[in-house]
This record gives sequence, structure tokens and C-alpha cells, in this order.
Amino acid sequence: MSGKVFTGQEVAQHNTRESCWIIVHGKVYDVTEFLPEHPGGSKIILKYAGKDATAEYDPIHPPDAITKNLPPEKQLGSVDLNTVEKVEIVVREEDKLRQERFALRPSMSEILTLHDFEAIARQIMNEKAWAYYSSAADDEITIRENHAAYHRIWFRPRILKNVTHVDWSTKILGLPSSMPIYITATALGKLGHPDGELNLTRAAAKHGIIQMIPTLASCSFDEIVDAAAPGQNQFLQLYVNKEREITKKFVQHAEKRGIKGLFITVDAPQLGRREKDMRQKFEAEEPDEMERNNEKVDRSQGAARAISSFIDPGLCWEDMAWFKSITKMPLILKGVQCWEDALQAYDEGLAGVVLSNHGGRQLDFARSGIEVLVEVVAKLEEKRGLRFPNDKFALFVDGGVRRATDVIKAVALGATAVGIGRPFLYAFSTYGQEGVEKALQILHDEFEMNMRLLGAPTLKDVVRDMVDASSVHQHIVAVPDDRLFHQNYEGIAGAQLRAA
Ligand code: 173
Repeated sequence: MSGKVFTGQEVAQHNTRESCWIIVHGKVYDVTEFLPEHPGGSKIILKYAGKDATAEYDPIHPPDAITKNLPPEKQLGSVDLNTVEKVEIVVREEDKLRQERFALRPSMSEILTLHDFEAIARQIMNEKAWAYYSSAADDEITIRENHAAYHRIWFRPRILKNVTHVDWSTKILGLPSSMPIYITATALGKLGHPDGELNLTRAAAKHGIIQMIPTLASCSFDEIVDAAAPGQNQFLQLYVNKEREITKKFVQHAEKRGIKGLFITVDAPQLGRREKDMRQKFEAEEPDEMERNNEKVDRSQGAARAISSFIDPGLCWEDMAWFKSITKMPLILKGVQCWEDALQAYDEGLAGVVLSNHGGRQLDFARSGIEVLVEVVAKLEEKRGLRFPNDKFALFVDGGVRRATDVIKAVALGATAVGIGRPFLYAFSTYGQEGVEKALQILHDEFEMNMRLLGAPTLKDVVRDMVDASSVHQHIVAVPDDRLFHQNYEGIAGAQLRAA
């Protein structure tokens, strides 16, 4: 980047497809040649041609996306921001309504369950952001199954145990955690709230919970680490770059900054089709316009596609030795979906696996993590004589978890801890950091009650015999369909907006 300082008026002259400059964070970029390649389309950039695009840029792009993608000679210099006209962000009608509804959120004391955040988020979040967070692959069968699978596991509680004091704290990869959960990685936090992932970091600190930092966070990796309280533990979710040197640098930097576990995503060699997200893109994009301008970028994967092209589909088992050679952090594979791969991960000397289908966003008809857990535990016990949970090889599960009872079921079946993603996104999209804290408090309260009702004073007492998972492999979704259900029972109501 040259030291040249432009005025706003100079930049403003470059406001056409033939010469298109934009301002992001006080820096001036010539993006003329980049227009047809922009994964989000040229139209959105042209809207800001000659202007300050920072507010539009920030939620969707990791901070260094622009400097990484533009050759140095296109990074023209900086601008005297006093001379730049303020840009009004154009808000669509639907989003105006959503903003109005934002003011009508129920008070925090009316939020009783994790479902409430989702019900409110759906009504008040920016439409694109909602589409991106809530979408899942194809017909969204797996995202529903992730939740439904927990409905096929039932409790066998014990009685007359002294449950005056109950304790559900635990250790995750040797690190203390106030609950057997962690905040799992989800991309693009600033779509939901200007503080993005920092909401999670700060709330996690208050509740003694571990946060897994995503590779594709809206905040920079260092910002998220800097926001951690002294002694707060964080993991890193890793998308592996085709250019391994970039990944090596990132991993070694993370280790230096004190990251305690590396979760390598292995279920996304290509992004799944999230059609809700894709439709948003097409609406924003006008396909005719794309054709006219001969734009060649494949936009078939919505917001996520825009920033995912670096992910290496060539990642394979042979790379594990390389990972061991570049870091001492515990290595965990995130996105394992059958016992054969879990067994191989164990045999390779990895620290654990996350049984996950990426929140239903990748292969539709992938089975739920909780179902896969049952077979993984059985086979690893049979073939390697392991008992779960243990300190040598950790099994994690994520997807569809909304209640402490879901978590307790996973723990009973052998999981060390459970990852929760979307509910925390919805919590901060609706109430910021306070929302995440409330979500964690709700889980805390649910643990306390359910541990008592189960007759389990500690997590060690949450044993296999406390659940009946004999139906977990039956892929029938138990949606009752009878007159009693439809005519007499009332639907369960979500949190209500206040009167306008
Ligand atoms: O699920 C996702 O949306 C995801 O993992 C992702 C991957 C690449 C870019 C952005 C998000």
C-alpha cells in the first residue's frame, strides 16, 4: 500500500464499471479488474463505486479479505476521511420492518429456553443474515434430524440419590469447563451483531466455557484472542488452505497465542447447497445483469461461497503426519460421521473427533452426531478396549442441541462434551453479549434441575444405563399425527413480541 493520501473527491470520480475505486477502513482500492471475479457479484461493489464501502464490507468479509485478494498495485493508498461523504446504507423494505420489530423484543426475563432466541431472531434479524445462519443443505432433512434424533433417546432416572448438591462441571481436553458444552465455530458473526464473535468470547469468559474460534470469523483471529480474559481457554476450528504454508503460519501463530486445541474440519471439501442462502444471493444479484456482464464466478453457494474457495478438497489422512510436525496442539477431526473414521483417527494418535454433520449444512441425509456416537462408542470399545469418556481420546458431538437434557444424553452415551453453535448466534443477534450470557444461564439452570431429576450428583453418575437409546437408529421422525394431538393439545408457543 502506497503512502499516498487521496481526498474523497478524487476517489468519488472513480465511480463506474470502467474505473471503480472503493474505500474500506480509510484505505483506497482500485477494484475495476476485480469486479467480474467478486464472489458476491459486481453489483454490490458498484453500488459503492467511488464511496466508502466499509459498513457493507465488514459483516461479510474477514478483515484481511481485500488485501489478500487484490494485488499490491491496486491498493492505492489512504483517504482523508474528513473529505469523504457519509454513505447511507440502503435498507430494503423488509429489513426496515425487521429493524422496527427489533425494538419490540421481549424483555430478557421472558426468555425461557434457547428456542426463544431463534423464534425472535427469525422475525427481527436482517433477512440475509437469517438466511445464512439458518440455512442447511438441500431439503434440510439432516438439520431437522439432528434435533429429532434426541427425541428417540429416553431417560432411565435413578431415585433416592442424595442430590442436594449437583455438579455438572467437567474437563475438556484437560481444561476446566463449567458445563459439558463448548461454543462451536460458526462463520460470519458480524452478520448478526456488530461485535460478532466477541459476544461469544466475553460471555464464555463469564461462564467458564470454551469458545472454538472459526477460521472464517468476521472479527480477526487476534481480536478474538485479545478479547479473552486472563486464563480463558479457546480452541481453533481450521479450514485447511490449498497453500499449506498459509495454514502452517496460521496454526503456529494460533499455538503461540495460546490456543488449546486444533479442530480440523473434514466434512467440507466443498460447501453444501444452502438454498435459502442462495436465493438471497440471486435476489441481490439479478441473473440477467450477471449474464450481461459476463460474470464467470460460480455464485451457487450464497454468502459462504464468497469466502470459501481457498479450502483444500485434497486434504487427506496423509496430511495428519504433517499437522503433527507443525504443532503440538491436540488435533481433533471435526465432522467424522462413522465408526471406521473415528477408529482411524484414534489409530493415527489424534486427540479426538467431533461427530458432526456441520449443522446439517453439508451432506443432506448425513446421520446425526448423537446417532453416530452410539456406533462409535460400541466399535471403539469392542476393537480397542476403550471406555468412554476417557482422557486419551475424546468424543464430541454437535448439531441440534437445544437443551441440557440433549447434552446429558450425549454424556451418558460416552461424549466428553457437546458443541452448540446456532443458538448462540441467535442469542447475540437478538440481545448481544447479554443474550449469550442468558443462553448459558438457561443451560446452567437446566443442568441443575435435570441432574437432580435424573438422580446424578455429578457427571460421573451420568452413565450409559441412564438412557434408553435403543431406537436411535430408527430413522422415523416421531411427529404424532392423531386427533388428540391436533384437536386438543395446544401448540407450544414461542416468545412473543411486545405490542407496538
Ligand atoms: O457452514 C458454513 O457456512 C461454513 O462452514 C462456511 C464455510 C466457508 C465460508 C463460510 C462459511
